[in-house]
Amino acid sequence: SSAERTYVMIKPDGVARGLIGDVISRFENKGLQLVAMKLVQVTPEHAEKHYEDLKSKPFFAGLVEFITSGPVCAMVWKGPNAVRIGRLLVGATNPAEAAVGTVRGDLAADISRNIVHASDAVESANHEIALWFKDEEITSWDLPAAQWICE
Ligand code: YYY
Ligand code: MG
Repeated sequence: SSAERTYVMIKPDGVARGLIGDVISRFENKGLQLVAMKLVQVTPEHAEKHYEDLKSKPFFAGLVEFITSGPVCAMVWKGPNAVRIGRLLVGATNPAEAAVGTVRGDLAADISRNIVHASDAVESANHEIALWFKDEEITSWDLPAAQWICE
């Protein structure tokens, strides 16, 4: 639905490399609507919650260390098929396999430094949005161009 929301996060590598604007432009240009955003210095406890499903993976400790190594830009984007579109814009997990034209395909080279996170399903999006944002941090506003983006 057009009210679908997804959680998108520019990781410490993307912030440090000055790529916040580039990533945001791609989502804006696609027609999604930014409804919440903040810079966060993530604690290990919070990082572990966010990546809970990956706890048993060999790269988990390194992933938590990386995500907590500098500020992340946490965002909520809204619009028709926001979750699916967010994943398409971000590209495959491994930048060596991500299509050119995607964030990871264009801007990253290694799986451990792939710049951005985007929720992989509506259910995980709702879970992640609640994990990162209080209700009052999420705005409700009308995208003036909405009628040109979705019927
Ligand atoms: O959702 P997505 O970020 O595309 O991939 P996940 O399988 O959820 O893994 C989360 C995160 O973990 C990934 O973006 C990079 C890191 N990672 C890794 O460092 N090494 C792997 N073999 C797999 C994932
Ligand atoms: Mg994932």
